[in-house]
Amino acid sequence: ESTINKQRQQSWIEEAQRLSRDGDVSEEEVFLVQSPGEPDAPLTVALVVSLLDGISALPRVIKTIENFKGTVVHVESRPASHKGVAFDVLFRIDIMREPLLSLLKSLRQGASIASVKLLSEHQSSIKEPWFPKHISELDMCNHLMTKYEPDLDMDHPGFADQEYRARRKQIADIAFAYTYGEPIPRVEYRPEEIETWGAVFRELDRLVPTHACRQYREVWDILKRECGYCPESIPQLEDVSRFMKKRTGFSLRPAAGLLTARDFLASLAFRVFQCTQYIRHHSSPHHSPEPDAIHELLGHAPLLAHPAFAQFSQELGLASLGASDEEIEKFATMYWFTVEFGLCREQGEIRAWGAGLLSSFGELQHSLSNKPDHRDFEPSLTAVQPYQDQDYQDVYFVAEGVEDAMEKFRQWTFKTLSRPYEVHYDPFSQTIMVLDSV
Ligand code: NLE
Ligand code: FE
Repeated sequence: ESTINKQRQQSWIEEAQRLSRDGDVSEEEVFLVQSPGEPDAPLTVALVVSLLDGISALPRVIKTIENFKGTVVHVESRPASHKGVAFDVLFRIDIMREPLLSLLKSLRQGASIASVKLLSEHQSSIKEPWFPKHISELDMCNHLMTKYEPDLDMDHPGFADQEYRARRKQIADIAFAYTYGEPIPRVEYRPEEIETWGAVFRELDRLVPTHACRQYREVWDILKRECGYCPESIPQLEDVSRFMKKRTGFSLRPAAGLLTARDFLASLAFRVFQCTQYIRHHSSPHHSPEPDAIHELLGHAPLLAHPAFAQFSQELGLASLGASDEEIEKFATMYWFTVEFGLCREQGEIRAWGAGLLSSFGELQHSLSNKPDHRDFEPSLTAVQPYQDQDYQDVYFVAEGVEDAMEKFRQWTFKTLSRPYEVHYDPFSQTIMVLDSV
């Protein structure tokens, strides 16, 4: 139910944006969107109204609807966050279907409304999951999972700490305000945050030579030499993003917390990594149940700056586009046991390549000990392995190496994916092209 609502919501924004890009955008432009055509769906239509001067013109639009005996049943708004789009707020106004024809006529005659369009069929984009087609549309891929919000989760290390919660919110607000193309705002980290970072950094720096895979070790040294990685200061996302971009084309954008798997994986398709910016609670430096900037910078950044891992991450992202909810669940599990908690073999020894391990000095040691179960990476089993995300894992999958994992993943995806088309990423326009396979 909520997935359908979300998809619907994304569809109307997408549709409105597509249309508004195609034609001249007038002062107010109104689109009529048909509601889903199920037999017992309520007889409503949706108007998508774009207003140039904020919300002040909205009462006029509603008045027009009421004048012609339309019943407004639902209103919602979204900022139109795209540059080059000539309006700054979008409204979706659902009305009862009955007065449609007279209303259409009246709206078309209305002085303040330049054009009214009734879309013929809107159903296919409602049934098929929406996904971003251009990198800028990642502005709409920021739906949060609420389970780790310190305000809501009593087990969160920061639950009882008012000051920590306020600080986290302050930093998360950067992500809420962020839109595509902007530099990532810098955060002036506080001494206690830097202290937590430094403690984790020192422990990990000690473990890297014996616990991390070869590719991580290579980039780790470069990060220390060229990107200011050191225990005394927390690197800024914007600087790390630039570093990664130079090496693999990956860039970062700020995220306010743990995102839904669908949104998170979609960004990888564009070589964009959604990245938290706040620092874990100081009471738990050795392990955080949720992502934080320490996890992103020490765990993910080094591998996203390595060509083979960057490739693997993007392929996971591409596979997720337009996938069903069940498939998304499998891709998220796959991501969990590879990019987050993957192990690999290196000259007869087991090493870590998962970011969740390389940012947690507690779990990094646990994962290579003989306490957990080590199983061979096999996509069809890995993708359905149950896991919890509160504490250290008790099962890890060991791949022969990233290339081997990628090849196995490709074959499994080919067999598993149900979508009737292929997707291709064009790096020049940063666009996803959909290729019909029939
Ligand atoms: N457990 C990791 C850490 O402490 O850095 C974070 C994992 C996020 C999925
Ligand atoms: Fe992560």
